[in-house]
Amino acid sequence: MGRKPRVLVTRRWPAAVEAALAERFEAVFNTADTPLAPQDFRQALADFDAILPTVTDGLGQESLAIDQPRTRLLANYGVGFSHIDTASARSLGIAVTNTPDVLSECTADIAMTLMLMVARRAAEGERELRAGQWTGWRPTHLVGAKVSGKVLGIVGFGRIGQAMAQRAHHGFGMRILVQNRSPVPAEVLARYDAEQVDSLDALLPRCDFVSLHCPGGAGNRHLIDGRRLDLMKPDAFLINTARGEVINEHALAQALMFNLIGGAGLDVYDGEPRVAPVLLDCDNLVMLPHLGSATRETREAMGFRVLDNLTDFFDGREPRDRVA
Ligand code: 8YV
Repeated sequence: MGRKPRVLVTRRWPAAVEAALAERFEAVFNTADTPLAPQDFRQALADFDAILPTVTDGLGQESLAIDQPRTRLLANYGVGFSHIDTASARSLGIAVTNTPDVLSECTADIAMTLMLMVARRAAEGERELRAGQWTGWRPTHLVGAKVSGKVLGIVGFGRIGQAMAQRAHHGFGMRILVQNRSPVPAEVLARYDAEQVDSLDALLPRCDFVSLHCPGGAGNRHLIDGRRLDLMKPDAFLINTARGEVINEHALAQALMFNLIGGAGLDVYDGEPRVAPVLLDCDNLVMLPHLGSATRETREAMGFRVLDNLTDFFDGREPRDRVA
């Protein structure tokens, strides 16, 4: 590298990564710690060699509406990149990278957390206890559903889906059904004694739990809608650590309120951090504020993975995580 490339970091990052980044790049941090607006991005595209966005940055058509950008790379801090319009980026000659692998374990941990919390009514119990409303042990108090040994449907069998299967099958003795857009090799299914089911419609009625691990974006918008919620067993649970838009949240709220399904656990929301108010009224719903990758270890690993992609790109090597 000759002159240090000028990079815009849209949110504050773990200190160790910020320090390493500042050593190798002319890094500018958005210290306001609020998301940038489309006009900020258009300005940044003219001023920076690379932009390092997160899921909170809407890099859609409006933000990318600029001719001849200086920016050559959008190095996303996160594995999901449905907030970036990759077609526009491509037409502007801007490469896009993400951070796979390093967050699979922690995201699967949060999916397990949600599954256990909603099935065992842990959040309801905590709310009751903190409100001083716990009247003591009773055989029928906050009775939930057993998780061990049940059937788990995994929608999207990439790295995170497989980390989920590992935990659920080998830790909890669950039977794993898989739905994936392409055939999963037999030896991969065999690791979890899993069965690949032909279609989502065929998978849903067979599951006690359904966990979403597919990408977001237009192609999977409202993959789970009212019709598909109806296909689930009335006591089944739906878990989403993928992207909010994959579920029609209004249909989900209806299904929860009328007990058409047993409950749900969400870590992601359509249009987050805004949460559809209708969801807040559902007791059989556990909601977390997008914590999937939120461990010290993983957030650092994600940052260093971005740094690797940046370094490779500006040193003239192919970045390992190019997605567009
Ligand atoms: C990230 C995630 O923390 O990586 C992803 O796709 O959903 C999160 O766990 C977030 O996207 C930060 O950009």
